[in-house]
Amino acid sequence: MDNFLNEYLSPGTRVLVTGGGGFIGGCLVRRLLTKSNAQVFNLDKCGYASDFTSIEEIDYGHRHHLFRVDLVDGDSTTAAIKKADPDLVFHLAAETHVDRSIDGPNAFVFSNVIGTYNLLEGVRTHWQSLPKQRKELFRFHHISTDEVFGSLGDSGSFTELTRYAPRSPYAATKASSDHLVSAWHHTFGLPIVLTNCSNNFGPWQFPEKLIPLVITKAMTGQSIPLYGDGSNVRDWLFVEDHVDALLLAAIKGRLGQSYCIGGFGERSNKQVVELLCELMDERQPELAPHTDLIKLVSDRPGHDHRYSIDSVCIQEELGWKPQHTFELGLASTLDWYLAHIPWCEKVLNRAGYAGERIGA
Ligand code: TDX
Repeated sequence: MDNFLNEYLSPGTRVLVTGGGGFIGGCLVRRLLTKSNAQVFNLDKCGYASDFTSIEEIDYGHRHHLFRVDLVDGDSTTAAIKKADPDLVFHLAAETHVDRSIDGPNAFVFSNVIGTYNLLEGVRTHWQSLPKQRKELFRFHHISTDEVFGSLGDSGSFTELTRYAPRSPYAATKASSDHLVSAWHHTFGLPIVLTNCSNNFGPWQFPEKLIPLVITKAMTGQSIPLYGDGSNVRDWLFVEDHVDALLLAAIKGRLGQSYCIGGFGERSNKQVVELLCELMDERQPELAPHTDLIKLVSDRPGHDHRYSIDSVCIQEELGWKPQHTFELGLASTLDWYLAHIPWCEKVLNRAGYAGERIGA
């Protein structure tokens, strides 16, 4: 991957990442800064889940340019695109937490739908004004989720051909953004690639999603909320493997194509939580068994039963496969959180979130 990046991103290539203060965006920014000589323009609204500690920690030789911009503001977005003058755009900025979209769908419609529209319009104007050679190489990569496909029963997997059937406000706004991106390709010829990933996990994830939330609860001996009966299944993808896939798809993917990226890590929530408890027992035996902390709580409204991704297309076409097993990725993620308790406290305090139940 490292040689690959240097081969395709010549020094000075201008890469615009929206949402580079987020969990997946941050991982992508770090990779671009450490494994290529690209100039990285990070457009982030610096919302509750944005944090730049991981980027500030690395020596990036002044190639990281942070623009505090909310994509909902069309004029600021256009101005930032002009300044960044990008050759490649990764669009990750979004509101992403399903539970928050139940309590407050408004922010999701604005950020994910209007924000994507403003970005597309700004990028289209920029792309059309580029000189021939840069215009031919230009790409816009939209990062989306498997939730746009809805909920699976106990068998089958999502593929690039699966019909859209979003069921949460969050998923509906991401589906809308996918459709906008696809329309800008078909109507205006904007050179796009789109990816739909499964649930990511790894270091630096804001502790509101299942895995970091359970870890922070278990570390402090608080009860661990398991929605419904814990039988819902997710397909877990280690964030660094996801970033490998994003870079391959952006650089080598076919224009107009979407690629599904899954982790080969299907587990029920109960299995995930119990495994985390086992790992905690080894690291914090005085509080064992941590499974005593698990508490079944009322289910999420409209809770999707199962997500599963068939990654054959990206594997066969682009040669991607995940490098981390779920178990090893989970253990290293847990150890990372145990070593970064002050960071967890800092981001939770700043966001005014103490791990309470939302979206019930
Ligand atoms: O406290 C909890 N207890 C619990 O049982 C939380 C926060 C979650 N859950 C369950 C709900 C889900 O079945 O765990 C599962 C995972 O929940 P989340 O981490 O909230 O993720 P999910 O709802 O699956 O959505 C995720 O997948 C696709 C991400 O939040 C999205 O951003 C991504 O696009």
